[in-house]
Amino acid sequence: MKVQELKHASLKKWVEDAVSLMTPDSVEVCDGSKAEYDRMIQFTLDAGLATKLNEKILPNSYLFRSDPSDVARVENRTYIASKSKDDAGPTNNWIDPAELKKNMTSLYKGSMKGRTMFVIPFSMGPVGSDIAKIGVEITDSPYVVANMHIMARVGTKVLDVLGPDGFFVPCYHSVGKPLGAGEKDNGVWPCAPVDKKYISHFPETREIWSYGSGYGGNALLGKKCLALRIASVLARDEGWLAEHMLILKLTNPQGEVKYITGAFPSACGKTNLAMLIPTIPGWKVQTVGDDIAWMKFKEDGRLYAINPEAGFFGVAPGTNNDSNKNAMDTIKSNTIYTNVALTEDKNVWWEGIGYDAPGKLIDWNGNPWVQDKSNKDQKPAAHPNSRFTGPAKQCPAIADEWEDPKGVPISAFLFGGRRPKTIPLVNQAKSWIHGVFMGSIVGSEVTAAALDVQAGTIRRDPFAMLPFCGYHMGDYFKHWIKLGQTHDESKLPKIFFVNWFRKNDAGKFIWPGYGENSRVLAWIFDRCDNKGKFVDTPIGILPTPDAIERPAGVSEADMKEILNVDIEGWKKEIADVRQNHYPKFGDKLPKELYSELDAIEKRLNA
Ligand code: GTP
Ligand code: SPV
Ligand code: MN
Repeated sequence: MKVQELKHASLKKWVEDAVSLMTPDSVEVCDGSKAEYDRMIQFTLDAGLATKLNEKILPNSYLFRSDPSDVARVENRTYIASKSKDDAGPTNNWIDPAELKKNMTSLYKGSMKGRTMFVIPFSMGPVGSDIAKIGVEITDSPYVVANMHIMARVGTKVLDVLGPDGFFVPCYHSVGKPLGAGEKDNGVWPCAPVDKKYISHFPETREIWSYGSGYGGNALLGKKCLALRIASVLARDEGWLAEHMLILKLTNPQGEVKYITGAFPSACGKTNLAMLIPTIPGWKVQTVGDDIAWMKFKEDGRLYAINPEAGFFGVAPGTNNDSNKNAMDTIKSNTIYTNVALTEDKNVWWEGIGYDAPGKLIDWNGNPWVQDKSNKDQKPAAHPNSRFTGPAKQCPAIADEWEDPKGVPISAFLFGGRRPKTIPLVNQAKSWIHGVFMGSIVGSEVTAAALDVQAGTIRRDPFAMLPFCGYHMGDYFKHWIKLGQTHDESKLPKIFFVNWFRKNDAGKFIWPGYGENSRVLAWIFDRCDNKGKFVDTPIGILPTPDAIERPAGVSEADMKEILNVDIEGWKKEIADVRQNHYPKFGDKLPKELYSELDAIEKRLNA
């Protein structure tokens, strides 16, 4: 489709303005067809940016290697450019929107020279659903177009719903590497140097401007940029929730169903939990979403969630047939792999795929690599944040209702992170406000999902939303508290804190995790109906040591340890929250959370 054929006047004008600014060689409005997807892939194959994988093993699947500087989100180049700095809050980077636009406009000037501009109409949420939101991304990256085909609903059908004057979120994206006459990418993933990258959000005008990165959350603008940073602002204004949460359907042996969402920081187990295969007989887990949940209240007073995405952009390392068979089966075909290693027979390999690296590999940097198990310091063959992009509908565990525009009613919220000590396996909040308190203090050992935070240290990541909230986190906490004050608490989801990542003194995980987490889900299921064995403790409601059946390899002492209330550890935790965490939010930290802090401290000291 040609730009001239666009029926939406302000969309057409917006695209024409972008064309004059970025001066691409040609412009294409994406239709979302299979032929278009194939053309994108062919284009990247011709430019030496992609490798076709073995058609027999991984049909219609491709490997991309990024520039070594462009392998994850860049939080220190991500901006919330609200009119007032105070609205962005102390945990977001801020630049005055007028200044930022001026600066970025000069970067966008001529940035698509030598390239094609693609205009991607996309819907986050089922096309036409009243919860869905439409965005239009302009990009010069065929890799982005192909990924958007999998991750969102794209093309003509979205334009049809948008009509002549519908609302859309305008999203600019350019890799920031114009090509001179006759110049080609020649096998090098195009991007701009780090200090030229900008992932910018303008909350008041609902706009996204991204420049200089081709990677995941920086470039697939429907995902973190629209579905979380911009949507969180809409949700605040309109009384709903846009969260960094998986959504799962849990069925007990009696056939009763509950839907549960979970917020864990990046690379802390959402995809795995969403696709879990229970180890306890009779229980079933099915997937509704693995990364983002949009939730609204319905007339019955309950909160309903939809997954705004259509695919999974999942962490490859650690994914194998034991840890996540459903993910492995999802990504057997029609999948894009980014920064994994390549085998001689054009298969993929990564650390934790479940078997040794066969023969001579090509690592994620494109260099020869042979596994050397005697060398503990060997650089990984796959980047720790290497990813697969696979269609959700290919997941064997996908729930029938995953695209239901009404959404699914939520019974429980889980919060969690990687905490080697102190935080027990599971802990139920005593009330909504106690649960909000738990969400506000989520912390995790840092992972590889973002470039510029030091791996291994513990970072507080409230509600797993710290990198994804489009406004002041203090106001975000207030929004959560207000939902409890303005709705019938008995109909709100119950809140739980989980931690699959407790380690012993030898540094080994005590809890086997993955499918065995179903044992914890079963206890949570029962607690939603006020059943199950529990003890009321100073930190919350915990299972009795015999309430959760022990998996193989977990001794009675282990179980006691991970369900213990570590009074001294918690006193330190509380002190850290009081001294280092809460003060960051200044006056905007709701007083209700300080009251919770006082209350838990008092209980710990009693
Ligand atoms: P994002 O896509 O970055 O938001 O990540 P995510 O929260 O979906 O994390 P994911 O499920 O992809 O897991 C990240 C890593 O944690 C993988 O290497 C997993 O193997 C590992 N992991 C997931 N669940 C568990 C668990 O229960 N126990 C342990 N020990 N590791 C886990
Ligand atoms: C995350 O980092 O939480 C992800 C990957 O899910 S990205 O799309 O890059 O945000
Ligand atoms: Mn995520």
